[in-house]
Amino acid sequence: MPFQPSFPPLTVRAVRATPVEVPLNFVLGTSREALRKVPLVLVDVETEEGVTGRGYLFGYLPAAAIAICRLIAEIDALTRGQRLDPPALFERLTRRFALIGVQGIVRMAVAGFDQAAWDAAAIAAGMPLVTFLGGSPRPVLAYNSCGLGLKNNKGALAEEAGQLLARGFGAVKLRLGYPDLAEDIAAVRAVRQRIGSGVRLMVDYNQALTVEEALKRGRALDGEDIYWLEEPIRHDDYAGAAMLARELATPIQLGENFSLPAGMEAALDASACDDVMPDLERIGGVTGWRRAAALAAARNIKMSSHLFPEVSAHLLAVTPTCHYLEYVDWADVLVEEPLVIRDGHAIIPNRPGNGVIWNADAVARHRLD
Ligand code: SMN
Ligand code: MG
Repeated sequence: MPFQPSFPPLTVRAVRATPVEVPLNFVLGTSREALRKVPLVLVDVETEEGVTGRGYLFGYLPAAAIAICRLIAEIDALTRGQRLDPPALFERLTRRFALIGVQGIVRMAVAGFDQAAWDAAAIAAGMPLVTFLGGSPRPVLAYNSCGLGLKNNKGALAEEAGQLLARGFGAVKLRLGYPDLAEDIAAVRAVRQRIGSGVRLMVDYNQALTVEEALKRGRALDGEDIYWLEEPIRHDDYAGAAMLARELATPIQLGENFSLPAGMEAALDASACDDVMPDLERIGGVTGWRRAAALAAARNIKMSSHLFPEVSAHLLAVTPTCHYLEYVDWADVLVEEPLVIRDGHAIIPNRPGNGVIWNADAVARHRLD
């Protein structure tokens, strides 16, 4: 029987969303586009009892971040005065948004509300989120996912890889999808030479390849000591991914595009990947994550996280098949106490809730609207 948290009696007073845009310390050049700054949506759930829960979303585009804020205004109207029971409110919002569909940015808005609602519940219970979810704070193994985007200068790539090993990181992720295989291999070898054989190297194509090309490049990468091969092809081609998972020795990693637990279940049913890495805002917030973790546990599939390391650390610590936290530093400029990394592990803060508290001055400086 999965752990059932008991929700302290709280009533939603207001749900607020603030769009911000923060510069990245490391440019993230993916095969799709280079990210130099990222639009985020900060979500606050205020309660009648005076407790405020917080969470945040990644809007990908400034226009999407603004649209998510508008959707959260709808969620505000729909949840005001309601008992703060996150799974019940998730159901309520899912029913209310059935005609448009809980997909895309609607799903992100719901996930942002859910994330902040769980934070409020854990704060009211006086426990770190992980404890509220039935676990206890413990260091969570992380890889450094900052930077290592596509770069023509392989020396600069190697230099950046070296910087990412600070704080004891024992794993980093390299973005691939150069025009040809030779350049992919050159990037891998430049990074490998700098980090040494003891550090794990994940690679991420961000859906750049055709199935045929992915098979060719994947076979070459099988000889390069790659820890996982992420999103080589269109994220929703589960049959293609299943073929790659069968043919390639390197584990296939999917998950940032799983939409709600049902999306992940379909991928697992299709044997589309060896490992999974759901994304908090696409899997359905904390409520969706817990269901996804149960699916992964039932099939003994290793589960990592995508972005949102502050909250994902709590969730991975209660995920039975916990694998790797994806570490990025994006929210550091916005919070009072950035997530601590020590010996390559995320340290879950020992304070009530998820530990995210906005720095009001920083938020004002980075506001998008
Ligand atoms: C990624 C995707 C979108 C934004 C940042 C990073 C990447 C990852 O696919 O897995 O980190
Ligand atoms: Mg990815």
